[in-house]
Amino acid sequence: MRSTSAFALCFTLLLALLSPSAVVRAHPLQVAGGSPEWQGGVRIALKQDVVLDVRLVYADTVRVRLAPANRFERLDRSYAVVAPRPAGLSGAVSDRIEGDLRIITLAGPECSARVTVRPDQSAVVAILDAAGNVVVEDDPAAPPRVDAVTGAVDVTKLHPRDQFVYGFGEKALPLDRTSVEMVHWNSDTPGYKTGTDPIYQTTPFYIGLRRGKAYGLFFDNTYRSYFNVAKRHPERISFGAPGGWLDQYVFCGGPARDPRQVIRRYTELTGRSELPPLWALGYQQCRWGYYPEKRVREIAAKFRETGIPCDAIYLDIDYMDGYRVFTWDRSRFPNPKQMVGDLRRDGFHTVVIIDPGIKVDQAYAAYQSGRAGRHFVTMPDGSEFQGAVWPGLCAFPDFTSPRARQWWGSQFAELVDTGVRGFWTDMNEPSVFLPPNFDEPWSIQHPAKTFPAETRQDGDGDPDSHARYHNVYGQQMTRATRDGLLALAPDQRPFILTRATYAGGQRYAASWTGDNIATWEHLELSIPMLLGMGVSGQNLAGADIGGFIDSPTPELYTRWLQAACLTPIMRSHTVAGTPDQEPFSYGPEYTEINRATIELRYELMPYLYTQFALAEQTGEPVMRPLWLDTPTDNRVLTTQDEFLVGPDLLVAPVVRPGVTTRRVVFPVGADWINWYTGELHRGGTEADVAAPIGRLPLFARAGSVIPTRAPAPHTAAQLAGPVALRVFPGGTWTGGLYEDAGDGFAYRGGQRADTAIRHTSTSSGGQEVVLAARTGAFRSAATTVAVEFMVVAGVAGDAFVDGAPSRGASARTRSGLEVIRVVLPNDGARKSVELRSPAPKVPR
Ligand code: MIG
Repeated sequence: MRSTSAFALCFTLLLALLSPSAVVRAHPLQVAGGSPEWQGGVRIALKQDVVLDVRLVYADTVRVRLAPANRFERLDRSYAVVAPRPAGLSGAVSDRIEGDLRIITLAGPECSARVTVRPDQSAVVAILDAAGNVVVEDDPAAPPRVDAVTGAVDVTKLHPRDQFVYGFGEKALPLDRTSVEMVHWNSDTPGYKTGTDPIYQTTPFYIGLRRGKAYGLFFDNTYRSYFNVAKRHPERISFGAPGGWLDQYVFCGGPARDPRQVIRRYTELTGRSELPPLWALGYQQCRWGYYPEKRVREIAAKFRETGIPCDAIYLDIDYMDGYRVFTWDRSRFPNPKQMVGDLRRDGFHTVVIIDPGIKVDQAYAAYQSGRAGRHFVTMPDGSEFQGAVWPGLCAFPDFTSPRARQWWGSQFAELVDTGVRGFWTDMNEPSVFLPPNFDEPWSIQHPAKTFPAETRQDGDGDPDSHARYHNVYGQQMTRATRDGLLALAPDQRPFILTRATYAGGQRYAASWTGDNIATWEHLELSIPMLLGMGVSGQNLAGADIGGFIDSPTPELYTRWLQAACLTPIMRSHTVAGTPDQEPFSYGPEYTEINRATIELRYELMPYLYTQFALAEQTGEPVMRPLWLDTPTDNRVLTTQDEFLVGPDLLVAPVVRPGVTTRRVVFPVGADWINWYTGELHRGGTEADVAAPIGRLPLFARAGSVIPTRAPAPHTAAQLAGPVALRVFPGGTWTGGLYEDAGDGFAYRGGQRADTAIRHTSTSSGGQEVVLAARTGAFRSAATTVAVEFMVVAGVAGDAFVDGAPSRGASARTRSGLEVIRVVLPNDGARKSVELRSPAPKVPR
């Protein structure tokens, strides 16, 4: 630890300075230019040898820790935070006495922290924004407490009644999390319902939004933490954990208190979802039961035969030899490399499930090497912990050990060589089966369904119990998997889909919402669930389309496919033994509709891909709640059956049976144009919109330019086709198009193409789209690019390219909109494309 000695020295000095009277007052210490650990913050000795440390992390972000003096080093060993120590910023410290209170203020560029130390040597902290308004503050009646021995912690914040609370990652709860109590303990909860808590993942991060102003709070604690959001007390948010002390970040959202800025900062701290390989944004087909090889080939062939685009096929646990991970059942899959290769040539990427449990079997290579290397979780006496899962009795890798992670990562060599391109990490809450003689009342989160709390883990050199590391088991499994894949295939973007994770896990893997049910209620629930994940940094998420447990009606499947059409991950999945659940499984009429739905996703792929490339830079979710961009629009604060995809598309899926119209709320700040009819809806209004069974209600922001491309059987086949920029009339708009090879990391070295786009209405009532000169070294194979102006009320106009008249052809989009299409060479040069309106008819 680089600053241990400096720290120890400073602290000894501090103790030496403490006179008995200073102890009564508590003792602030600010060291300007001291060791990095101390710089720019305040550290105050409180009662019972507990120290409060407050410092700036970013201009608008404060970190507050409360722990015994000798614990701060260990608190910095975060599994969530990317940089071990985010660079400190210096704040200005002032210190004054008010009556019997000592008030110490740390003022930063865009926020400040006010610490009030009371005569009993307790302290409360208020975070203020740039304007001096309170962002969030401790309840003066209940100052934060830590137990200096166990590390148990309890905090209570004031919660104004008009505050909305979002976030906490994957929760089976309404979008607004007020009036709920929740627990974070990753749990295998098949068939969870609205309100079941906890479920699979832990993200102790929330966003408070009040009167258009946001803040975020991250409680970085891996223990079984709880949050009581205005349930016990309507004006309080309480949280805590049975260990881990207090390590808390408050994000103020910049001077504007913008919720997007809160997410940018949270993901700057904990990492961002990487741009996935393009194929992973294609449609993915999964089910429990795709075997033997013949069946897998049949499914693939059926997609090509029906012309339904598909980029990925999954193999569930049945591909393995007796559920031994990293093996194949050769009777079902005699030649995996051949099969995977053939699928690949046909545009399918193979994804296989990977479970953490390693079968206890002396003749099984993974068990042998895992045991020899001592890579497994142990009992307190050092013996190997064993529990039953699919293969029978198993040992479990300790993913919090760097050596075990390295070993685990190397196990993927054969699968990578076989050509398997994606890895679906399941059962990593971790989940174990209940013992056969189990006679206690069953409950969905029974403690016996995971490792015993006292089992031991390495904790990256800070050995402790599973109680401390339980919630990071899945996250560290994905870290080990990703590191292994990058070492084996450095030129491929890893694709990992995980069930369990912890805050920050977004930098390693995408995730899905576990074992949902084929009901309308679950379809409806999937939207707030995915939105909650998005605003918590998890940009790549999906729910099992059609529902995992039980079987959807054709109508439910079709509506679910539509609702998932523009969610980050679009994957159908179902449990073993259910009827077929592919887009072509419901008869010719539904097949037709389902094809159109999946084609719509592929049509919008250039837009989606551009949004994910942006998200890698900003951390802002691609699938976003309506309030994110318009937090002052009170009508949309709890809207959870609509969402935005990037800033420019509004999706309002049908989530109820038997419905052919639905009410749509249009957010303020823009007008919205119906994707199918061209009808304009004013921002701030509501309307009943036609939603026949074949149609996903979709709206484009007026003024936007949406990059599209003709669908193809899979994403690679699409890439050579020209991009068509669909222009929706409206006000001034700026945006862009991002392109690259679709895989690999060359884009980070400049092998990318960025085209900035600007759309304005001209003074004569026409429209002008300016494509800026393309930057970056990537060149798409397409020789042309089209600009398509939507025709308003049957009135077209004349097209001009760089001021010269040009032939604009009248055409129709796939959804039936009439457009004037101008086709240009795709040479990357700057272009101005105008649609001048016809001479106005002057009424006599
Ligand atoms: O104990 O691998 O959530 O998607 O199909 C069940 C079989 C194990 C649970 C996953 C589900 C997967 C199933 N798995």
